Amino acid sequence: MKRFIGFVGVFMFWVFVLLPVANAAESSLQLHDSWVREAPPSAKVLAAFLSIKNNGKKDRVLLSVEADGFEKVEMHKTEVHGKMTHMVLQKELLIPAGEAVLLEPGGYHLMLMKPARSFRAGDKISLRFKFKDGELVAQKAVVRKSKMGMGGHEHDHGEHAGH
Ligand SMILES: [Cu+2]
Repeated sequence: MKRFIGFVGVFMFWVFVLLPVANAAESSLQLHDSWVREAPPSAKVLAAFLSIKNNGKKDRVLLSVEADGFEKVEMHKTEVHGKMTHMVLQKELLIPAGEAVLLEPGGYHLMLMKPARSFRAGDKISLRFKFKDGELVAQKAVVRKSKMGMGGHEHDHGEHAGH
């Protein structure tokens, strides 16, 4: 019995003392290919895209995003119903364990709202992603012209002009 308690003690030490350190050093989240679509200087909102990969064994939830130079950031999903394209606000974004979620034109995306200045292709924008478990991941997105011929959703943010 004593030996068993000793074993449990060592195990607990690993779980509570060593593992959190390992987690802090190496996030299971990988953010890739962040970019912001260039828009006319008068644009009140810019769309941002990236891929978020969860290499961990637990589902992760993206709660919110901040962007330097913007008043706020919303998470949206583009949905097509017949000929109508809608933006649906996402309160959070689930990144299932072992999977990657792609934010891309025509699907999930970030809306960077109310810019303090105009941005041009080549500019970099600092983004901070806040996850439900408290992890904060920083990422720089580069502004660029959207690739032509990528699914034909170039007009999909027109209806954001009003808000
Ligand atoms: Cu949107």
